[in-house]
Amino acid sequence: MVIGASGQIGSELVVELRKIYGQDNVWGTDIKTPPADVANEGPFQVMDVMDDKQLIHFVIRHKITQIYHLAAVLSGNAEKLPIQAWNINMDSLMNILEVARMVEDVKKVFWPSSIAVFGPTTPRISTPQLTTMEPITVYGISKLAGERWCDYYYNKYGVDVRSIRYPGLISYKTEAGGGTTDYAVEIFYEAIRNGSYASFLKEGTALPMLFMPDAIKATIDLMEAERSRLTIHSSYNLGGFSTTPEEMAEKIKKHIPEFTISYQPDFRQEIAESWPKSVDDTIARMDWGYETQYDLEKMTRIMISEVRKKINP
Ligand code: AKB
Repeated sequence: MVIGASGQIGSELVVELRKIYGQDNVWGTDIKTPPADVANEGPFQVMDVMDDKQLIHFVIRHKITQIYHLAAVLSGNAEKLPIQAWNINMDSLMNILEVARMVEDVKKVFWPSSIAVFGPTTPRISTPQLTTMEPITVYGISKLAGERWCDYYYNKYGVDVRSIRYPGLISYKTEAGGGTTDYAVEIFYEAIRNGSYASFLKEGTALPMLFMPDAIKATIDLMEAERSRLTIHSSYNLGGFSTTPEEMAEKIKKHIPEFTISYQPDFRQEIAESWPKSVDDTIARMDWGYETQYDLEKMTRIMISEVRKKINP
């Protein structure tokens, strides 16, 4: 069962999981309308993860064995409505952890954390797995608290909950919404639509990024890994590649020579400056064989061609 199946990660994860487990065996759920393939090529249910009663009935009725809980309010949006974002991010996770604790059929849970768990006092280059964590955003605080709860449910109740600290995710199927790393997706749409992009992050703002196929593979690999190999029960650091708005613009110019970028930093600049520029993911590589296939150049080539097809079908 994938909660958040209409979102940026969920809409791609459902399709991959259905290839592995069979189309009829992967439920997508969301409060939003999903893309056509998620809705039509397997079971889909409109459901609000905040409704704990509906959730537990659904999980029991459909004999759910694995839950991927991807619904969340991202960093930028969470700053606009802090209390609502905190409630959504925390209550939904607690609903899932409780269901996993109570329902015997549920064997594994996946919950995404983020580089947002780090803050300005964290070393920003090659950020270690274990380090100072003083996030300055509501989203980051909720992810750090969530990590502690995941670790608690593992140690106290034996709930097999697995997690990744995602960097910025770049993809073309479903647009992200309300994150600080969203510029790295928007830039492609604007480059193709208008030949220019006004970045809400300044020149020189480096952040770790991951192309969606690598993120999906990592997520499934972690969930398929033997439990005994896993040494982290909070959330695994995951690196990807580190890039800046101007480096992305340079790569885009190779495909669209007239493309120009300008800079209009907003409140998300401060958030980005509190996050790592690059992340040390040695433990994920050692524990469950994490590796990536896409760098900035390869990702750019695919994004340009896929976003072009979307905009001019
Ligand atoms: C965001 O920018 O809020 C997310 C994240 C890094 O978790 N993409």
